[in-house]
Amino acid sequence: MGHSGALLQCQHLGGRGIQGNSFKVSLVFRVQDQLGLRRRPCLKNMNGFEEGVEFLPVNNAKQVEKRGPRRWVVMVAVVFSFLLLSLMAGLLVWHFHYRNVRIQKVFNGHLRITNENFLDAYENSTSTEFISLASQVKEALKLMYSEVPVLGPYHKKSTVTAFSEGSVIAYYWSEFSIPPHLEEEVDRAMAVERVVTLPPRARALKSFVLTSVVAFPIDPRMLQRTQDNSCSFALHARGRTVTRFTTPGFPNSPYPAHARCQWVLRGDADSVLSLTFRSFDVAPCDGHDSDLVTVYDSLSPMEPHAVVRLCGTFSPSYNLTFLSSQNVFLVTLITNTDRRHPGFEATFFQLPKMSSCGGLLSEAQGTFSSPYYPGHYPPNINCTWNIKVPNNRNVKVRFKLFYLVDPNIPVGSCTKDYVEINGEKFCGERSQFVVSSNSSKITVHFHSDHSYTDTGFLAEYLSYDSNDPCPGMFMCKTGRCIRKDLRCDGWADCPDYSDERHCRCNATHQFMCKNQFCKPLFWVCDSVNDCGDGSDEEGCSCPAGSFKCSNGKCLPQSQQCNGKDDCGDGSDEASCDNVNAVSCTKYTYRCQNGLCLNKGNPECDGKKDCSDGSDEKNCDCGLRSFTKQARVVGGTNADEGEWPWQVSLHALGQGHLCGASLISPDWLVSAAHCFQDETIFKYSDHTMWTAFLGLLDQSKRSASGVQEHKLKRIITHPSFNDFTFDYDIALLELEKPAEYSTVVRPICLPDNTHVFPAGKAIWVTGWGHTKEGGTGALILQKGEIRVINQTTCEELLPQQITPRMMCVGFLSGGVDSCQGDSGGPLSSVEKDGRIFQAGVVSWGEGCAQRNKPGVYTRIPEVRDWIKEQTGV
Ligand code: 4AZ
Repeated sequence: MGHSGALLQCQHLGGRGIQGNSFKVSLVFRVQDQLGLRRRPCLKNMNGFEEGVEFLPVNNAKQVEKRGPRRWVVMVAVVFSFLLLSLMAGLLVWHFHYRNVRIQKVFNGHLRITNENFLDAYENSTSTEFISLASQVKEALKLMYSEVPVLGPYHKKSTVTAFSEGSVIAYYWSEFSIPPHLEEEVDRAMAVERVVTLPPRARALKSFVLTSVVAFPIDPRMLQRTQDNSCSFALHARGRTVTRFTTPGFPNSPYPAHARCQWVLRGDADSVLSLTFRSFDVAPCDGHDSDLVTVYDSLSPMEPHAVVRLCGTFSPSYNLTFLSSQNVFLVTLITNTDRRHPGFEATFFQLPKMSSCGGLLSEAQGTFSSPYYPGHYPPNINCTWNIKVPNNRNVKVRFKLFYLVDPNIPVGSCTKDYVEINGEKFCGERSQFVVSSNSSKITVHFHSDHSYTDTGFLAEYLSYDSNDPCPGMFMCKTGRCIRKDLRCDGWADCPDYSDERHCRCNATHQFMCKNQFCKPLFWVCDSVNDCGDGSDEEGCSCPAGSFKCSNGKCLPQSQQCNGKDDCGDGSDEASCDNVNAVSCTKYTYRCQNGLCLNKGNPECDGKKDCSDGSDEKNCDCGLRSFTKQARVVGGTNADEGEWPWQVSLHALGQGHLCGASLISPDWLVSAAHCFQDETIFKYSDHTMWTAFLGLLDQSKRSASGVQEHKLKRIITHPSFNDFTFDYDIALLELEKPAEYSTVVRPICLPDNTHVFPAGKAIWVTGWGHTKEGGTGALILQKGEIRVINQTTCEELLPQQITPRMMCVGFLSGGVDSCQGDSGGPLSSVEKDGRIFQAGVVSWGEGCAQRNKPGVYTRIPEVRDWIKEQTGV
């Protein structure tokens, strides 16, 4: 027997209790282990003699008896009994409390009662008709769950929340108390859409035929919903009238904090609803606990029927119109924060349900769009367009605007909403594209599933001669026709680059990239990857272990971010992440306390880099009021409040002449050349000018929100040269300070060390000419352009570029500023999303021409002068 016999002996002595020795023993030992006691001392203490311990048989009761129960033995027995009892109690608590633990789950669902007709009284949850039908539905649900083994035993109760037409749809929630290990199985069982045949014993109850019975776990935040109805509203659209509703207190006081609000919207049978948020301003979307407005295509807040989830602030021109698939919508507002925002104002109306969508299109050309475009198409819809052009012609479809975005699916996987043509599915957000057929027929199919909708598409179909699809032009592989001279010119004009493939490069002025593209020779080694595969920048780089400066110089890596301008252009100190106080140079940011940093562009980036925090002071600038801007629709019209620092300068009797930017309540920045006197007009006279702030449309200068200001004085830069346009900058003081609003806000000014690197995308805005020699725009225009390397800039415009000037644009032309944009800002989105003014529109050779980018005054170069003059 040996040692194991001795172990059992010790255990035996300690055990008195419930389930037999071996079980007791193991528990005791567990306790001993937990108490830090070891087994051998237990043996020693109990027997006193090692020899008596080692080989004592278990059933040798006589020997044990002979020794007699000494006092310490009794004590040990008492202690052991106490431990055992505590353990048993613990075990019981564990057994009843934890082993029996259940999770409470609530499911939201709907079901259709096909053999019932909808009564108006069903809209009122206190009517006897509602109560009677609801109790029958509850009973039917109970019976239905009792037939499913994984549901029946755990079902607690169900509550019917609403009914709607079709025949009768009942919306309910069902509560379950389920063991945790069954949670997934229960979720699955509930989400199965089923047709229910009630068990025979239910027939007596009511001959219900239930279809589409389906339910989903409720959003946990809705669970916190209190039973009070203080923020619960029911609205029914009447006739053709538009019904308005708002969040409580809108617009004068913020919506309630930590609230659960809901609006049940209904229309008549066979109608659908069109819902529009006219004004939307709730707390910004930040993480899981932000305030949230959800629109459901149902009367139950079921996630798979959510049409949209909204938070943040939307600009008034953002399209927030949604269509329902039935005659109901449920809008919920869940607020988890104490932030003070006005909420929303919305309207809705009913319109007849579309009998079908799609159809036969048989003209030579025409247009079609997703249902209710540009409103959000309804969920759960299928449309098919059969397009047939004359027999001897082929057909192509051009999608001019295309938005089928579902936030919950990976980009490119068209598993939810899509357009299908020639067996290929298209979804997401796409710029203009063409799909052609090599016959006279094409079929376009559009599908939207039951959740998340978007604004859809606008398309045109055209017929073309199959032998000559692009008469007098080059046809891209995508079907687009472009001018013949754009082929092999170094710039991609076809969206698929097919105009730049299979080209023979002109050796005297072109470089052949590894990917076979031809690019202008002077783009080689200019620090911009023009080929796309980097081959134009290969062999220009510095040896391994060294750093390449923006001016091409190579430095040992150790000299990067050492606080000294070793490149000579500051580029080795421009993007250092480790912030160290270093000796001050022309390229290091100087904190208010005089210490300098080796981090590039540290001002207002959301991180306190200076020990005195001065880099994050005076940062109330460069932010828009609206977190959501409308998508660019077609052209490049700006959106309301998108560029709230943009100013329009009108000269007396001449209308808009120049742009400017707001940098503080009292000061504007513009271009000096706008204020040069001419024989017939004294442009330098501040009384001749009026500044319009918060303006979008030149024809609506008296619209609400627009501020009209006279000028107190004009300060042009003393070094402005009206021949070279060097130092083309002016400061304009307003007679009365501007009032900041959603459409009037200042832009941030960069520090004098701020670097806007070559290749950076920057926005230019203005009401200038939309074509060289054309006319000014009524609606503020915006265009995205890129900073061009200074050496390239000097080569393109020889002898004309000074260190105060910067080329920004595309060498391929196309997007540029033009006459009338002068004085306006270049807006650069920097770290933390803040917008800084990189430049002022100054001059250019023509507008949007190839190799002739626009020229802008560099703000960092004149930053100290601005501070001197204005204090800003
Ligand atoms: C102008 O005349 C002007 N393409 C402004 C910018 C540019 C050209 C002309 C740049 O105000």
